[in-house]
Amino acid sequence: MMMRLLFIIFWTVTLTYCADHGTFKDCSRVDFCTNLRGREPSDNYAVDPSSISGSSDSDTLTATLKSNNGDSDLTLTLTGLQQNTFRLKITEVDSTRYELQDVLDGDPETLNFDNVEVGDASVTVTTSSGSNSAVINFSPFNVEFSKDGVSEVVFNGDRLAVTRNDVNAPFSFAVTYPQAVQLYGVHEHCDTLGLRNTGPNGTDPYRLKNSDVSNYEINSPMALYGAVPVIYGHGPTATAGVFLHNAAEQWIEISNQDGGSQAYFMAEIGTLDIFVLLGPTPIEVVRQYTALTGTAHLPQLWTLGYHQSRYSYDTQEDVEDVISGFDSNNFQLDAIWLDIDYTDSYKYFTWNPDTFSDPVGLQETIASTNRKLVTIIDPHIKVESGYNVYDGALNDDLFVKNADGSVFEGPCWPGVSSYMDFLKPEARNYYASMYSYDNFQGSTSTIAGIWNDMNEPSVFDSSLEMTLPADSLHNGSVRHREIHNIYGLLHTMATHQGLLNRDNGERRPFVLTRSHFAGSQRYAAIWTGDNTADWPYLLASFQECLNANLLGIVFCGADVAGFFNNPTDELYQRWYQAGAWLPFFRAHSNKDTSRREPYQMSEETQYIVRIAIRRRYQHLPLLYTLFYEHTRFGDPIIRPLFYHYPEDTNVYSIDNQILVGRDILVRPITEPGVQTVEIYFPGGEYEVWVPMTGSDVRKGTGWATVNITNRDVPYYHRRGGAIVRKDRLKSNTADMVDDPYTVYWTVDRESQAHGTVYIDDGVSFKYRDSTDYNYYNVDLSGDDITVTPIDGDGNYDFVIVALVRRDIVTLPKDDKPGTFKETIFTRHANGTLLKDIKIHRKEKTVFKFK
Ligand code: MIG
Repeated sequence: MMMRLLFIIFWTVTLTYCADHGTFKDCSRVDFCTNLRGREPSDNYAVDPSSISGSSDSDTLTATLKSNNGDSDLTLTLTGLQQNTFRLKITEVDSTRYELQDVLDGDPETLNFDNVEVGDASVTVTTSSGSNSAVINFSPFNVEFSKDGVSEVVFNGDRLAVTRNDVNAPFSFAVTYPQAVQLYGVHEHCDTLGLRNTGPNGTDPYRLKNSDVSNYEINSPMALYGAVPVIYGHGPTATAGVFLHNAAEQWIEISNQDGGSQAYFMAEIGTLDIFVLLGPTPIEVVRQYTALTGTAHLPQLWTLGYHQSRYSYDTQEDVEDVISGFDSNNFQLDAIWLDIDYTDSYKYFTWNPDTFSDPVGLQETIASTNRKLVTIIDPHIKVESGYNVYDGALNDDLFVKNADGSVFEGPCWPGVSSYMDFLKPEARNYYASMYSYDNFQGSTSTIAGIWNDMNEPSVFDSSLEMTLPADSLHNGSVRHREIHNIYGLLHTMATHQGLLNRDNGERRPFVLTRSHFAGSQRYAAIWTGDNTADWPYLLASFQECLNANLLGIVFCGADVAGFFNNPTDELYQRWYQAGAWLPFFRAHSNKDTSRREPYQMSEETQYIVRIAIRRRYQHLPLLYTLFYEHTRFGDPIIRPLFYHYPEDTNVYSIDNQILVGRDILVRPITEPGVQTVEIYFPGGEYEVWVPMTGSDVRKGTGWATVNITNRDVPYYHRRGGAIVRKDRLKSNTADMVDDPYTVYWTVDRESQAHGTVYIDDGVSFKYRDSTDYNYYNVDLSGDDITVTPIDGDGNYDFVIVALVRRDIVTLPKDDKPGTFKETIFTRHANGTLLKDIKIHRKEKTVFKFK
């Protein structure tokens, strides 16, 4: 009872809409940050030339860094990797530092040096026939990484500090990107996409320490729930990246500068282990990063549909009502979500016997409408003997320990809780086994996904910054501070494994996680946590998900239309219209907000939101194809303009426009009461953008004022791209499976348009483990279409019902937009309906249409 009361108080306290700076520290209240931040550059180390070992037929060079100031000597290890990448490690000679596990997607593929040249003042190492080089200068010590003779990353020896003592061993280093005018990365913060300058007199450095921050603030370097310690440096000549493979708390100072932007990393503990990615384009640097940390596997098709959540749908009747509300009001829906209150006293893997007395019956009802159920499962375990999950974990020694070896107990939703020690493989296996139908009693295959929340992990103790004590212990002797930022990743590894096991590996698991780290994309989708129903947070959802997309975590969304507070009708409408374009599309809201399922809203709002959700479903074939391409290449689903237009310095700070794939440009409306917006059209004189929501054709020559309506957010097709859609109105993805496709395009200056389409069973791993899928090129010119298999030999037809050609009538000139004319074709030139044409799955098919 006392506990309950405390939580109510806690909850009330969080209702002040501003993050709690008393609880969450700034740099000045964190010793290692204060110390390292204040250190002046100085030449603390020099390479001992006689120590160098490494030769052209090996992939690794080592050297000793002699300390000039009495700190311990260090060992530098440089490794050549595939894909224009180097790895640089610097540790004490006799290092006992924790070496991070579980983050990389297997051991990186090494690459032998093709030359190692030791000179008087430096040693030069090259790979890939000399196109990549690393020059280690002895004194002053630094390492300069170049691609094709262009210096891209400099590891600055004068900012290298390793403050050794037995309990804490923080370190720092800086990297300069000589070609970069703008730095990007260090997810997760609620901030602009381009990192802002921090500095002793400016804002705090960006912090990475996964935290359950309630009421997080706009444009802030405060740490949020996830951590991806990667910085890309970008400029018109090159893009490069640095990934610090370390899961301890970090702070990163940013300085964007023409002629060399710099990032200064300060880490609490663990190993200085960086990967240097030499790009030299944004596309390549992202691929290099995902080659190290992996890609998301293809999501099941249903997960790309619309999700309805709330904290909480309190009874099973409520859940059933919501689904019928969607159906009787013609809103598409794929999944409904259960937040913590479905459990018995917050004991996960149980059901509240009063409010969810017949979970199997509920799931049968949901399944009968072709919908899925997603339930929340948090990592804290209620301390209660007789609760099987607790008893088993205690018995098998699977909980996080205090420094003195006793089991840690701390407050969370269920009251006193212990925390699964996911660093232990046995704990992950045990937890995974809880998802079996036998262990999760009352669950059926209709629970098609799992929501992992509170996995920073969150502990209701503000004196601990709401998480586990830094010196609590994992897997015997690993201190929490050494692995804090991967706790959520490890949690989702276990859940992902649990779903795989439960489904005999036959379905692609769907896990949504709040906490995440580099590599989390292999196990889970993310959302941006507890945002607020206010305009700046709508923009923030784009800034944050664009960033995540550049950092491999492509399956990203935000609570539509804001977790805290009640949105105005206008914000609600705009949020659905915009949110439909983010890779993950789920509405969610807090306990004390008014009910806001779309069918509860005004007629006008319903009308608009119906269009927005429908847009989403129309574009599912495109999204699914982009996800498939992500699995093959690592490419983002949504992209900032600089990703495809890297030389155009005007776009570097644009984060309120996205490209969906290569060919759709979307400008979410993130401001109230506007009739016009400024849109930047990229690509130059010959790039032409054809509107899908208006009539004005634009050239890629920069800013233009565009009229908007409340009916839609403006979006455009790039001339030369072909977009595949499914335009029939169905109530969910399952009902769309056999629907035929519609292709939209405008030909480019060579009278060509190109797209791709990927089709499979939407569920299994056959796409990965076999060739049971079909992946086609789709090419259009004048009045013919060519469909060419790229690979896969499945039996998935690309059945077309309509071809929608949009011809430019007048090109834009000066300030005057151009015009277009749309023609819809439904027949083969010989009169046959397009949808009756058999497109050969294994061979190229060409035909004329009319
Ligand atoms: O401290 O499970 O971000 O989406 O509804 C609140 C209840 C715990 C936080 C999540 C939010 C979820 C809520 N959870």
